[in-house]
Amino acid sequence: MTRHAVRTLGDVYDHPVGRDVLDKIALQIGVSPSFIVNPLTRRIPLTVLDRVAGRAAPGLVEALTDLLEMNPDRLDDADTHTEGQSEPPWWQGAVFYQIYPRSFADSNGDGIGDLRGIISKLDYLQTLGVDCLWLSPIFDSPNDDMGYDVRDYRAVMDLMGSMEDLDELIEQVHARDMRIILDLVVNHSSAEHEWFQEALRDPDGDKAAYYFLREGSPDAPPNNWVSFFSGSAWRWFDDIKRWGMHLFAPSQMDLNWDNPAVRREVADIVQFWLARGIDGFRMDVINYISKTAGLPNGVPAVGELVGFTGIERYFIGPHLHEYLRELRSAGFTRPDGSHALMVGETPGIGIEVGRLLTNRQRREMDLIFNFDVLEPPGKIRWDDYRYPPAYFLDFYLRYLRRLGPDDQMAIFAENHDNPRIVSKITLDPRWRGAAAKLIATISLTLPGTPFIFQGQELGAVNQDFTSLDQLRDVESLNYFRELIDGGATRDEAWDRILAGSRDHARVPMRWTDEGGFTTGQPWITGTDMEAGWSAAEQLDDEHSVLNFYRYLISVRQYFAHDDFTLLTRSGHYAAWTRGHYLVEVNLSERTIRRPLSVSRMPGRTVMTSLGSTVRSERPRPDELPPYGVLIRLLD
Ligand code: TEU
Ligand code: CA
Repeated sequence: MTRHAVRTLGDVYDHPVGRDVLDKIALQIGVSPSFIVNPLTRRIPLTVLDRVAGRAAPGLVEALTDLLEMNPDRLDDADTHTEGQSEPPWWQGAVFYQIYPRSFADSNGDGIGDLRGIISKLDYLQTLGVDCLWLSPIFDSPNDDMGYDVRDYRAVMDLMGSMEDLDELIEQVHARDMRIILDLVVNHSSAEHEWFQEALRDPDGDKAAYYFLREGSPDAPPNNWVSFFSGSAWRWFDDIKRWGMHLFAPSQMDLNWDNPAVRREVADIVQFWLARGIDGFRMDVINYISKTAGLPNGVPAVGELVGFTGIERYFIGPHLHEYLRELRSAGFTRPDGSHALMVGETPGIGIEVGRLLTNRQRREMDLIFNFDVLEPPGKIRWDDYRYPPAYFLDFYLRYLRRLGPDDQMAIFAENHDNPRIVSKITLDPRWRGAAAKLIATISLTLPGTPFIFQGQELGAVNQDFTSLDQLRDVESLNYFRELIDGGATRDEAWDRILAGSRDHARVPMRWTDEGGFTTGQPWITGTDMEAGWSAAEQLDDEHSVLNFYRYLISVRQYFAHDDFTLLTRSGHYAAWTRGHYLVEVNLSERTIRRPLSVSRMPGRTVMTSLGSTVRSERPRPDELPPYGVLIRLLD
């Protein structure tokens, strides 16, 4: 790998990591990247920048230079070896559906969703038309972080059911010509995992080397890194006089991927599940697995900028690409030489590094989630603001322009870690369906691989939680306490939790108007019981969000993967074609005129989302109502 010296601002921008960092900074301060990097500024030496920025943000420029020099990979270095120009992989045109099993369907009345509950809903999923299911964690876990803290990677969580139930689920999914991937959480294990228990029994033994255990004194953690779930990223274990690293909850102990034994264990776990018929994995925070040698302190200025001190020391670590390539060949390769799907959850990763991680020539992963789409510039999940749908469209249009022939892009608006996109866009119940259909249209008609989160196809909204005891998520509960400890009033703290809590997405699916999730007491209660929004009611309503999703998923079969033409994007309006289908959207909450250049193109209307279904309220033919969608089949 050729190493590229990083001396000027131009060198930074020519570096994939540097490009992403500068693009993010430009986005956050609301300027075009060319405002920061242009023929004039490219030549500015970083030493000058360090003197200028040094006072306000000491160490920032040095941290950036370190990060770039720690990551020498470039796309143009991609070796010419290909995995064979076989036909496109099965997942390229697939529609993925994320199930949060705990809240999907409960088959035994204990109030917790389970595998047999999922089996009972496979006909619904087949009717919806999705191709591949992604199940959030179902392995044995104490559930401190709802399964994202694994105690045994080869056992099904009792609450979810048995290995026989899982075998039957896999068989029934495949019988319907669908596929199934699981969620693999191997940046960390539960502190209750046998590996960690053995480490506690023998802090100098080989299992202790599976983790980041450091000797020290209880009043001084090894570095200043913070956890994503509040507080320090280190937990003191007095019995063994050692600190243990946990980037997430104190019971989620980071695994030391620099240890080849850990990498072998993960490859074996993947092979174990591939042998049982699993089609791949979504890899939890997989870009965090390689930590900078010596675990150096994070630069405080970076911590202030990003919100998590230390993140620059591990969000793209020195061996990330090497470990992923090794895992792909040792774990994700089947005996017949085919590869199982590897989808990376990669918080903080931008477009260029995303390309490094998923470019087909590099044989690392297949798809990644780029989370920059979830919050527009200057906003974070905890801010109470309205999300502009134009940002969602423009983010993916910009992403598409950056992709090469060997790149691919995942498109998503929701998951189990984020509030509902409809409620981020509008709180006006009049536009709930229209906003949901607008996001569906962008997600399902732009080139890319769409991921739908359970309930998104129903136009699910946030919950009007009224008190902390209705919440279950460790992140929300810790953050509330952190805010109070930081001097916020209970109302101020509650407003932030209500805006960003992951529990909005984790309340039970609404199968029937009175619920239908369980015959018992659900482990978490939802508050949205608005009539007409359950799956059963929507299946019978031709204008429902659900049937809109079904229609869009069904027409995707007529789209050639890379056949996409953006006809126009101006103001609140955009129009594009996929094959003979012409899509027009109104990205605003106002009625807008359709440009003649598009409206006069000959064709017949095949699908609309024109707000009200009351004829008198219908817009004029040359208009689009708030969040309106018009899809025509061109002559
Ligand atoms: O999420 C990691 C992640 O990016 C989010 O948790 C984010 O860091 C956090 O919400 C702050 O914005 C994955 C899983 O999706 C999440 O459910 C787990 O809690 C987490 O990893 C730890 O395994
Ligand atoms: Ca159950």
